[in-house]
Amino acid sequence: MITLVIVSALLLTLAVGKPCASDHEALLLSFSKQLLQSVDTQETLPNPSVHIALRLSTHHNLAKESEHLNRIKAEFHDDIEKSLRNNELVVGHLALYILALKSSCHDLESVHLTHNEMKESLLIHLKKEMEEEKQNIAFGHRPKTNYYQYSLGILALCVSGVRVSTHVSQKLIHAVEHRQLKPGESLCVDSHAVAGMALQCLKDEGIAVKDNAELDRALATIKQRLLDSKRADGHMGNEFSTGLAVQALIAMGSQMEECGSAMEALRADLKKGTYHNPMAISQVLPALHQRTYLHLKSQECRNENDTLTLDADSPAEVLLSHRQVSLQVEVMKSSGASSVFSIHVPRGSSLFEALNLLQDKQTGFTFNTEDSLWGAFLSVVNEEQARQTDRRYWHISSDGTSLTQGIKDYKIDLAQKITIKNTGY
Ligand code: B12
Ligand SMILES: *[C@@H]1O[C@H](CO)[C@@H](O)[C@H](O)[C@H]1NC(C)=O
Repeated sequence: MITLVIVSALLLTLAVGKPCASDHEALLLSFSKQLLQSVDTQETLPNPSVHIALRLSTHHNLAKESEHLNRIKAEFHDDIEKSLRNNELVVGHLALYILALKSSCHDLESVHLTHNEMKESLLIHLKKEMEEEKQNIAFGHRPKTNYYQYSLGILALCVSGVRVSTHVSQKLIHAVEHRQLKPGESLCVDSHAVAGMALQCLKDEGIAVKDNAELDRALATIKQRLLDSKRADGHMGNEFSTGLAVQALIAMGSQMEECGSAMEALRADLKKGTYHNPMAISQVLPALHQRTYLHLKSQECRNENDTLTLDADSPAEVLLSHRQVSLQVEVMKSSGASSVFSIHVPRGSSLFEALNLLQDKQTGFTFNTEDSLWGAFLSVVNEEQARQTDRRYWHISSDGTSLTQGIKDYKIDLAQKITIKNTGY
């Protein structure tokens, strides 16, 4: 008993003062390489979140990073202007764009968006969209985008040293207190994590809020909810929210005892190869380096270790098995009407490949997707579109369990029934 007390006291002293420590250099290095590898593909839009993660890492490939930033300034920039022409809000993408520029110490004032024949600096435009979202919350009780993006917007302004209006920050604080940060069915760990970083930034920068005591309460609430989301295996929320949750806890000044097991869970995921999607890697890597988006405030871009190189190309050829698995696909439309389709697919196919095979069989199943930073988002099924503007989406589950990945990442390894249901949120 006494030895136990001594041992745990010893462990505690070792842990205290080390904010969520992580070592495993080699593991981290190969993870950084994997992310660097992803910027080489020209098929998808360059991803600002990936850029931020590379820039927050210890080892760099400065030539590839600067090339990537140039592509973001051209292609991603154009994509934002295209959305503006379609009268869409671009809060989340614009916030990540600003943070990406900031992560490379790029002069923000030199970049402008052209919209309605007007030229506006990125920060001014983001401020305007945040005002608009604030109105949407005031009159429609939620932002047109979502609180994840609203928080990213506050974070980007704050990290760039721009004063955030007290009305804008108050809406987020209020939403935290009234449990409104959830786009889906359950508490959203991801949104709480970004909200935590945004509000912590306001506090650190001494940016005026309506009520300081209320800000502190919201921060404490977020921290508690993140800690409460911890599963027995250490993850906070799921595999894909844990990175952001750890980042937020580090930003909020947590010590080892509070996120050590989550850090362990992330390392175990790394070894298991859980993360392939560049967006997923980009949300995990900073946490493993014990860095957070708040570090971008004081990013200096000097004396960086420019030794990160790609290994000679070893294309990870995935050989599909000849074994077939049987798959049922159930579609539940908004009217409640349901139809079931059956097909055999090669074991190890992605759900996307499986749905394509099903579509090719011409048994009445059709689908369409939209691109996002996470990849292909299923938007149309059997001619019915689940529109985000109507707050609807196609929810996907397997034998009753919600998928935690998108259709291109989810692999069919066993016979199962996939349910695609038009759902409101
Ligand atoms: C809000 C949100 C949603 C909303 C988005 C609509 C809205 N306007 O609010 C809704 C409820 C529709 C949604 C749905 C889903 N989501 Co979601 N979502 C988020 C969240 C919290 C924020 C996304 C965001 O606004 N990003 C803004 C950035 C700046 O831009 P963006 O990425 O291009 O934004 C768009 C995409 O993210 C897209 N989107 C949202 N979720 C998903 C999931 C996938 C797989 C894809 C391809 C796209 C996508 O919607 C955003 C707005 O248009 C993230 C959390 C996170 N860590 O990123 C989870 C997250 C991205 N979602 C996730 C999942 C699993 C899903 C679902 C697959 C759940 C399910 N079982 O059905 C579905 C998608 C199914 C489909 N039809 O393809 C996972 C993805 C993990 C992974 N490895 O792929 C995340 C990381 C949450 C988590 N920790 O599990 N989601
Ligand atoms: C850069 O990192 C590598 C690998 O960790 C290390 O061996 C090297 O000494 C570092 N170089 C500089 C200039 O710090």
